[in-house]
Amino acid sequence: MTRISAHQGSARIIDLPQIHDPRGDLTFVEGGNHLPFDIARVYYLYNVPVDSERGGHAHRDLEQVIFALSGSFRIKIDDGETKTEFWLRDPRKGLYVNRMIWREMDAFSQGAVCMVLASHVYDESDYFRDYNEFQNALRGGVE
Ligand code: T46
Repeated sequence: MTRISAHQGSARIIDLPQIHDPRGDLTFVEGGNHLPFDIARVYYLYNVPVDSERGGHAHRDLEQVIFALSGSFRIKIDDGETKTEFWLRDPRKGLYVNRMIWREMDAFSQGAVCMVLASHVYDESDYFRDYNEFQNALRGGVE
């Protein structure tokens, strides 16, 4: 299994295999193969109002891969120096988000479903929910 260091890349698209079939397409994710971490948790967002804004936080240690299983939405990424944005709309393409990255999500399409594969179980103490605290942690080398 290939692991990447915590500092190698803020966010990037991970392409998953797609099995075309007249009955419908199939995509799979294998632990230890397609992701740079072992999956400890899966969660998903659904029934999301189109004007909803989610995220608005960073994680001390958590790494995640975020998918639009259905519909589309935007993810804005901020590593403290560079801001980028990604539009997710293909269930075969997940956005890997490293630790110590601020993320905000919006522009959800009607019926969008967001699935997230995470490297750790839920832990509120892993969150920076205040942007200034996140910036201070980056400056202070807490990461
Ligand atoms: C992220 C984006 C993409 C849990 O109890 N367990 C969980 O696994 C999660 C993810 C959340 N929660 C609780 C914590 C809050 O009381 O559910 C509530 C809503 O969580 P939050 O406001 O953090 O949801 P989002 O959609 O803003 O952010 C979530 C993840 O927290 C975050 O890591 O990257 O989805």
